[in-house]
Amino acid sequence: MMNQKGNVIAAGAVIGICAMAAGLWYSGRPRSPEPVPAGMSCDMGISAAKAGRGATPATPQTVSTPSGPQATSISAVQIATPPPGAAPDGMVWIPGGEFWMGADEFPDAQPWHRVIVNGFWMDKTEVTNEQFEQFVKATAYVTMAERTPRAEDYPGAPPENLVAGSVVFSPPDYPVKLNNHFQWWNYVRGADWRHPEGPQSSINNRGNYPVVHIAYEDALAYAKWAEKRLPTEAEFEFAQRGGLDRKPYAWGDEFMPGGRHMANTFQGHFPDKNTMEDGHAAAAPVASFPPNNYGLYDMAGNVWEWTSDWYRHDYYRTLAAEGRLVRNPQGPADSFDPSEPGVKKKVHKGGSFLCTDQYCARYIAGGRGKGEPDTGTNHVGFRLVRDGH
Ligand SMILES: [Ca+2]
Ligand SMILES: [Cu+2]
Repeated sequence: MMNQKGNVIAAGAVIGICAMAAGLWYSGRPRSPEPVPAGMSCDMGISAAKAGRGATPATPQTVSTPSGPQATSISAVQIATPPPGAAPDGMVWIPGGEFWMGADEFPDAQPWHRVIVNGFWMDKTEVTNEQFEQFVKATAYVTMAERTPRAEDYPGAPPENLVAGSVVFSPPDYPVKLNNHFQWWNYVRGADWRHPEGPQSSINNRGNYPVVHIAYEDALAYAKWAEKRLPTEAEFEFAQRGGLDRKPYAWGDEFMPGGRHMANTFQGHFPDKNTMEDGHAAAAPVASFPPNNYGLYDMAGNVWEWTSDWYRHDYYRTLAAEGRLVRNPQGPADSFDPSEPGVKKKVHKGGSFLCTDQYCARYIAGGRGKGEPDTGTNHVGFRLVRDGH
């Protein structure tokens, strides 16, 4: 059971490459003594890509499709399905269909490729503290962040590191180079979903905020109780785009249409000075910003959301090379992140309140995050889906 948190526990906090984009990537494994620059999965080339983006999205390279029924291009209109019944509480019907999946800005989100997803129900909002509390009351579930790490799971760990806790954004109050996120992420003893910033903090009056410090298995446990499941990455992105075709944002072409903030992101100077022009320095109550075309809130910004897919940086290239229309992709069979080989990660989607074009910009539709299943932070949460039959 080696994981990011485990690496911290076992070896003391040595944080990896792109904590902001992915949650937290610690590593206690031997690595070069030099600070590691932001890797390909982080912010490289975002500004250039943005500058090069025309008023209309570039036409993606069409994936060549062999003839045959499977390769037939079906319009989203034709395969979209109506809701199979009354909407479950707090969910909306996502009609399904065929769409372009990808993003210009990020190497791991290229190339654009055609994907079909079936219709499904989706939570309108991220799962809230109030909802999670109901689950915990009903099941007495204890999240990973609340469990004291067992020495046998972390051989060689100093005893003082074997404490329950989680990772909290704790920025310096002065500008720093963006090559070492040790500077803004700390493993905080006693941080968990009830104590988002550490033992002194609480979720009093934050019932409608997204629950955070949720590890992948915590999300699965909640899903089982709620009789729902995590979305696949493709389902999340289909839903995020709200029927729009290859737009950079879940709401369209402009980041701030009419000068209005459409998502909870980071303004100011990252990470030291958050001017919170959008009204929120950290997570915002769910549905504080307008919904997208499908009636979904916070599909960009606020908190990252778990999906069920394993993360591979080259998954889209593999799919595109197969040259067929991909139906209901479930992600690759294994995980690989070149910035941390050997560390298995799940895909996060949507970006968070820490996303800014100065650093990771993954509030952009189609952006991909990643994180180890055992690790939650105070900017990772989740929402769930349910099949339509
Ligand atoms: Ca904000
Ligand atoms: Cu980010």
